[in-house]
Amino acid sequence: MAGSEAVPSEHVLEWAQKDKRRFLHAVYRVGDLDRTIKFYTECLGMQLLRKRDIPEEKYSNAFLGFGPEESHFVVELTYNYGVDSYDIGTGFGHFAIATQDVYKLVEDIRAKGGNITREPGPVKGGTTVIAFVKDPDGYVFELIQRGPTPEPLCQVMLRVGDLDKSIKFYEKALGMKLLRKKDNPEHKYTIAMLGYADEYETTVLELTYNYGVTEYTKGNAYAQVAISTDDVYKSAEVVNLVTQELGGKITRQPGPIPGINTKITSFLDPDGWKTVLVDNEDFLKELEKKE
Ligand SMILES: N[C@@H](CCC(=O)N[C@@H](CS)C(=O)NCC(=O)O)C(=O)O
Repeated sequence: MAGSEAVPSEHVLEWAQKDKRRFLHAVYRVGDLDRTIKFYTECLGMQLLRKRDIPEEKYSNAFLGFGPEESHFVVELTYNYGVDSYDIGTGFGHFAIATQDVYKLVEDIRAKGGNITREPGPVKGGTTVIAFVKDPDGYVFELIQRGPTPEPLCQVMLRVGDLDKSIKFYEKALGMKLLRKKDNPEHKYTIAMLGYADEYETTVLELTYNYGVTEYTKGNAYAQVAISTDDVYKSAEVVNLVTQELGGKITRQPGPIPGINTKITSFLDPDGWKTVLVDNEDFLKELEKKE
């Protein structure tokens, strides 16, 4: 952008801290929309918020979550016509759902035929009660026992090869706060929780580093997380600066999406995980149009 060379980098970086950011949705591909909708609504307790079909591009979307998209993090499922399975890879970890009684939820899911891959009980090396369930495509959902929360869809867990570098990237490029970091030497991993507010009130990104593991496969199933911004152009300037220091790259320059006009920019972090920044006002306009 003209004149941007003259702006000292610390001023450019400040924008990410001042901006109005929120986790909007996680985007991923599924092999059968109705099968996933049935599982998420009947077993996981989500609501179907909206659906859209884009026949020209041969795909459909369904949005599900625990509350309206205006205020909640949701999942955006993509069904590509004719594609009935995907490779999830080894890098994607899980989505998490907070519930007041993991034992009860697991019992209900099992009664409906769901695939429980880890029985409820205290997390290894800790006290929080967790369980794991696999959805029909093989995506893992961690069920976490905690008190009432405004945002039950509370984590996206991704594995990374250099935790400190990733923490710096999400702090600087995305303006997230490091909310918690916990090393678990007995089980040879470290986790970091990053986000924009308290991890018990909003969705956070959980990054996991397994000792000695620097590379994972990404498959073709999980796509990205979308986060809101008041200015995609300023945000892309920040990301651009940070990628020069820490790696990653902008994959879509800031600007309106043809046809929809919502302004976005997208980029990869140092491990290749994708984030899309979406203009706040444009996003709300899109939601108004949906009915
Ligand atoms: N090797 C694990 C490290 C992360 C990890 O173990 N996380 C905890 C939750 S914070 C877990 O899954 N524990 C399994 C258990 O308690 O059974 C991975 O890559 O998923």
